[in-house]
Amino acid sequence: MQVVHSPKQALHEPPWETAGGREVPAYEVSARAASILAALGADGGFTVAAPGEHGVEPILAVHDAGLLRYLESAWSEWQRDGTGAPAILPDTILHARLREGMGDAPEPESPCGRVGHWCFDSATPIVAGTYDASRAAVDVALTAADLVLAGERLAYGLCRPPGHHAARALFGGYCYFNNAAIAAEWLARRTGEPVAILDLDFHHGNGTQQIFYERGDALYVSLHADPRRTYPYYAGHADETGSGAGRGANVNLPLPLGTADDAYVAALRIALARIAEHGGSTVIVSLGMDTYHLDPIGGFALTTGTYHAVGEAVASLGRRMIVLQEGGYHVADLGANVVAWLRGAEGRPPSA
Ligand code: Q9C
Ligand code: ZN
Repeated sequence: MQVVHSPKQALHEPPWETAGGREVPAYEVSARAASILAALGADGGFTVAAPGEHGVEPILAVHDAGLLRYLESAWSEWQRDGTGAPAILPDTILHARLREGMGDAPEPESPCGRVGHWCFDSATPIVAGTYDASRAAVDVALTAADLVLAGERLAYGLCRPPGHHAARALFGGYCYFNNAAIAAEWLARRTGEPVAILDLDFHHGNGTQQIFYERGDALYVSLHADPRRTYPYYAGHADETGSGAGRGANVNLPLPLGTADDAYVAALRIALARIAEHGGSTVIVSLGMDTYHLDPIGGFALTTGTYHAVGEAVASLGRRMIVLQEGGYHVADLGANVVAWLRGAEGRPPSA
């Protein structure tokens, strides 16, 4: 199987984040990609290649130009005019209700003001290499899409930083650009076909949902922890089904904390049935391994064997697959879990 990854992605190495009101070591670190690359290498059935550069146009097909401009300039501006902190996090966030009834405010000019205009949480620091790494992750996703457009049945993009929490004009949730949404739009424009996105990360992909919410040609289907108790809290409910031309093309299957293998696979069957009803030849999988029973921030109880079964079940749709990495923070077992999933998707048996 063809795998795409760039060493530039390791340039994003945040020192910490905040979680539950505490400063904690960052979970979304380059050791995650190293774990996956080591397991792919040990398996021997994967060929890793660097991505091709795709420029900013596919990003601007999905994201607000102001978000791209902000991420491109944030670090140098912070060096000139920031607080001297080793990473950028907002202390004031543009909340819709602050401007209730008053229309929009202009983007601020100071670094501390700007970050809160484009960021929605305190878990997603910007450091020196964040922009280059995020651009590389987009190129990884697009190169994986190109492989499938060129005839591969299946390609894996080892994206990092991940993407599914990034909305049209907002970053957060460890995500800066929405790799899966950018790849989906790229594919839809090139093929003229509908496209389906299956999001298997533990967290709901609020960004992907938002980007395609009014689109009927892009189906978004997600299995995730119920947002009433879990991040991102403000999206992912079952009654969010799309609007306008997108009515019915957004499918949320929230699951209770503690969800284990059998209940997960049962929900997956429902997700796959919805995708089978939708047209198009390709499924983009947002693959998060934070559903793992040992994940430090997840709350499901999946085991490695189930990842193999899930890969196999998704492949049984008979569609081409662009598999893109999202979350998964149990670094030691992350690689084995990804390999299990991909072997299942390829129709190979689990490793011994
Ligand atoms: N106490 C992805 O998996 N913090 N993003 C949650 C929980 C943010 C997860 C805090 C989690 C973001 C791609
Ligand atoms: Zn996640």
